[in-house]
Amino acid sequence: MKKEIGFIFDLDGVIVDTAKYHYLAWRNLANSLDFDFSEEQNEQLKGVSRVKSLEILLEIGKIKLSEEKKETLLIEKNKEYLEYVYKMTSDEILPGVNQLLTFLEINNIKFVLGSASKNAQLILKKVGLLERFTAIVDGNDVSKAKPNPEVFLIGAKKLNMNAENCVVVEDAIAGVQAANTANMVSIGIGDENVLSEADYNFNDMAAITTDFLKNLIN
Ligand code: B16
Ligand code: MG
Repeated sequence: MKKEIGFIFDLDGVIVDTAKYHYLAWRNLANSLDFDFSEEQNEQLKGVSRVKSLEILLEIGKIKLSEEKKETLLIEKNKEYLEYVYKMTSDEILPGVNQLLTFLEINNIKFVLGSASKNAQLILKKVGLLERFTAIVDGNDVSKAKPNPEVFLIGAKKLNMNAENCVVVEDAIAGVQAANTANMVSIGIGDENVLSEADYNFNDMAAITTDFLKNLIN
């Protein structure tokens, strides 16, 4: 018999790679404050909220700023980031995503988004995926960032499902931890040594096989 399950997808690093655009905008901001910011350091910002990202960046640059100045910088950073987002098309959907969503649709398995981004709706619209999601839960809906499970618990409500019937797909350690704390099944996308706390690991979305999905629902 088929189990009733639902999926909750993270956005950046799972559906699309917006990290590269976040990086360009954060690096510009760092440079404007006279320090450099490497791609390696950018790893620390993945899955982290916008406000927390700025705090980490300023720590790296050893810079202290007033709350007012931080607000201005956050607005500037987002403005630059959105310039990249506006140019996004369906070509930027990561390999394997469309196939996975189609499998879920054919099998009547609902899916929602569970992302830290406040730009999630716009990004999904730009790549043509917005209408396929049952609901979007994003940075505008939560007061506590991952690893707090709030975003996924709201996702479960939107799916009308108990937490243990929800499967979370995540690329960030904080996201995997949030899923585990919520008592959900966690799938880590990326380096399995980094995401070792996940219940299942795949290098990328294209590596998730139909057999694996069938096993999950049967
Ligand atoms: P925004 P996810 C996260 O998306 C990104 O990984 C993270 O780098 C970013 O700071 C955060 O969204 C907030 O994004 O500035 O658009 O509100 O991985 O949770 O989908
Ligand atoms: Mg992510």
